[in-house]
Amino acid sequence: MSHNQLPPNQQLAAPGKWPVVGERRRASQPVPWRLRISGAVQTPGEWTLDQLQQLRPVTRRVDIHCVTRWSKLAMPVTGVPLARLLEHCQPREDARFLSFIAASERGHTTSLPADDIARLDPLIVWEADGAPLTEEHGGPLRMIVPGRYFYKSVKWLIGIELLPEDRLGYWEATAGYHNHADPWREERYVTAGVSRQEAARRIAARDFRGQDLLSIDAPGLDLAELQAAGALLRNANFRGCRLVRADFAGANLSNAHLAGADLTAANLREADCEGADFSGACLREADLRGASLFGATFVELRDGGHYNGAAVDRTTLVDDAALALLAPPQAEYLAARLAGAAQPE
Ligand SMILES: Nc1nc2c(c(=O)[nH]1)N[C@H]1C(S)=C(S)[C@@H](COP(=O)(O)O)O[C@H]1N2
Ligand SMILES: [Mo]
Repeated sequence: MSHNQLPPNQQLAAPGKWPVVGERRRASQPVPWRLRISGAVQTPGEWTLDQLQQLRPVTRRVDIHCVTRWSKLAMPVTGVPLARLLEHCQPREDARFLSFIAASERGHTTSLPADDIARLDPLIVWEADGAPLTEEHGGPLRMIVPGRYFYKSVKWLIGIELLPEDRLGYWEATAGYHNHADPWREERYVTAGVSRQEAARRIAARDFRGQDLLSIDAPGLDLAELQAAGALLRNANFRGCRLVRADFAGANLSNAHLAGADLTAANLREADCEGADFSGACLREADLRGASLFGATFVELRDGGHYNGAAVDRTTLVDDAALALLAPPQAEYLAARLAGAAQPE
């Protein structure tokens, strides 16, 4: 896909801002940094960072699209194409998947089908935006996989293993993230974690505390005073729900659909609301202190106009730090309402 285009339901991150997502620190590694390619290959390979940097580096502009709805377009990165290293290793016939391994405490991984390498042309990079990668962004060495949500781009790359069968990555296995991850098709999540019957039972009880209800589908319901502290509600559909005084403290509401919901006096403290849609929701007296709001939507921007703005006023509690990380039009909208500006028509 060409540059300067946003896939569906993505927003540009604030200019010059590059949010840190997921792990922030690498696990300690022997010096010098090494990358190993192993598994279903004729010739396993090993390169130090120095050796990689001698391999005719390329600089390219890439678009990155995080599953939590922020994008950064045409970021310059420098590295070597993975395809070049694979040529050297000569993958075997049965090498149908690649598992990318990070130097991290949890041994973070992600994977791609081998057929996607030629199509996507991933890069192994050590520089971005004209400077060496910082540790929090995956330095000294990370993957950049254009054309897939950014969770397919591992930070602190130390190994690539070629495999006959897929090995599901960390987020794909634990967060319900889609294994194909094409942002142009909005492949963010696999479908619901619980059956319809089970979901109905939990909705009737109004008690979601600490439960994993990925992608639960509950639009238009009266869920006033719902108890959902610490619940895992990624991609949940609460469009148009009555959620007055609901308790979502510490819950994971990333990419949750809350458009038009009544969240008056709801507790969203320390909730992960990355990529959540609050357009047209009522957030009067709602408490979002400590909540993470990267990529969240409070107003829809179409054809140069503002539509379905959330009802936010001086009684809504939001940290300045969270505002600073929103896409600029969202931050402006929110800041004006929090300061007491009237709701636009
Ligand atoms: N080792 C490691 N790599 C990772 C992650 C992680 O948690 N650990 N998170 C992924 C996700 S979800 C995203 S969006 C990007 C974030 O990269 P950034 O922090 O440089 O923006 O890294 C990806 N690679
Ligand atoms: Mo992500």
